[in-house]
Amino acid sequence: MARETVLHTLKEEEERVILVGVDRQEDSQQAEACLDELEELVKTAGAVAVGRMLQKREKPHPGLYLGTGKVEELKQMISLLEATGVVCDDELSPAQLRNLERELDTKVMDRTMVILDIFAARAASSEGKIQVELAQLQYRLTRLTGMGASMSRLGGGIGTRGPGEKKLEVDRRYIKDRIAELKKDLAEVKTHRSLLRQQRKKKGQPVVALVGYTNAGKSTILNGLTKAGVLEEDKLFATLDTTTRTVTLPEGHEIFLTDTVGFIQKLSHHLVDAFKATLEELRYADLLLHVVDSSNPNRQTHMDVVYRTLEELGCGQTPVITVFNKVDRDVEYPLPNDQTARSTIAISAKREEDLAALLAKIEEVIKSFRQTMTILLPYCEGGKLAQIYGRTTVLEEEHREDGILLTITVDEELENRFKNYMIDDIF
Ligand SMILES: Nc1nc2c(ncn2[C@@H]2O[C@H](COP(=O)(O)OP(=O)(O)OP(=O)(O)O)[C@@H](O)[C@H]2O)c(=O)[nH]1
Ligand SMILES: [Mg+2]
Repeated sequence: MARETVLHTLKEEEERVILVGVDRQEDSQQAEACLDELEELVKTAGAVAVGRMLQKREKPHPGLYLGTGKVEELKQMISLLEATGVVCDDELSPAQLRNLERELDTKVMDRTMVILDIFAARAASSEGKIQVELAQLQYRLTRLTGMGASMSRLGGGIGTRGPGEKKLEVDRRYIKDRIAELKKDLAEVKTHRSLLRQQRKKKGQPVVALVGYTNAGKSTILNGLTKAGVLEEDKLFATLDTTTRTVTLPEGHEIFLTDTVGFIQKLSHHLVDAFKATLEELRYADLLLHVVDSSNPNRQTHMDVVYRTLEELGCGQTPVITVFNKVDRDVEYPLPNDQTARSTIAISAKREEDLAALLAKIEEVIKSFRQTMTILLPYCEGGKLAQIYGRTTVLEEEHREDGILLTITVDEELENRFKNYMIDDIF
């Protein structure tokens, strides 16, 4: 009895928010889908969405996000639904945030703030924590006036959780110092990561990274293949840290398999920047497994978001296998045509035999990779040069006394063909 009372008093007051979005493309379905996702994010962050409002506009109002008429409407909606705040579906500029908050006289949040809040609650490793705190402080630094007001008024709820919370007597100077400190910590993390990478590289095992939209099933696949015990949940952003495990392929090749943080629409540069240290791992991957939740009606949009984000991260050129996951569910056929991927496979991460097929597919693609090799072609074999230029990419060519030294890219078949000329030591 007593315990219940305590629990009751400790329970944070429920945050009731109205979701607000701008429908830019005359494609209301897409805009609704975006708000559905925002609702999911808000729920994950522990608040309740009590209403939603979409305004058709070419682009958000520069000063208010919504047009003035809509702001009035929203004001009435807030009092009618007894909402404690609003969440806008795009990242608000500091001016928009300030103005809206003044007009509405309530707490105003945006998509980035909600995602940061989820990240703050989920960050487990010190690296994750540093990155989240850094992102939160950088976000707050530019929005001190607006947020300061709402926070002193309401306290608690989305945007106030996480490591930054205790410092809400937010003094610009303090934030700046703390940012500098965190950046230093992050630099150390980077050094550590690069050491780990070098160790892995020495082993010569290919690095395969799981990427994809949040909730696509990346962690489930990693766990299914390695029993890594990574948290898999029907929630957005279940994974924030990278986990790497060794996996043995059917013919005995070993690979490193890495799980990463999921992507999402409208992932602001803020957040991408914040997670650069973690996501940097992707740039060193030899192969990406692009996991898609095939049962999601928005799967095509999700795939586009993933490819766009990969480009932004500088891994647009890395070979991709697209894994159409969750085919045990209701799935619309045909599956999307993915021109970017080198290969595709449809699986259910819940079926052992499908996971085995995925491993075989990874092995097949890895074997087909072109590797570089250095050969010394004696002048008497010069006739082979045409073939070399025709079938391989010549990266370097040097005419020496004893022949032509060539660095070329080859696949397995070509590697065998030129094996006899291969040299390890060019000196
Ligand atoms: N039915 C079915 N459910 C699946 C399948 N794969 C994953 N799931 C479920 O989908 C949900 C999300 O899976 P996760 O592995 O956590 O997804 P994730 O891509 O790691 O997500 P984030 O870490 O949030 O980016 C979980 O509830 C899984 O059990 C599948 O093939 N079939
Ligand atoms: Mg995950």
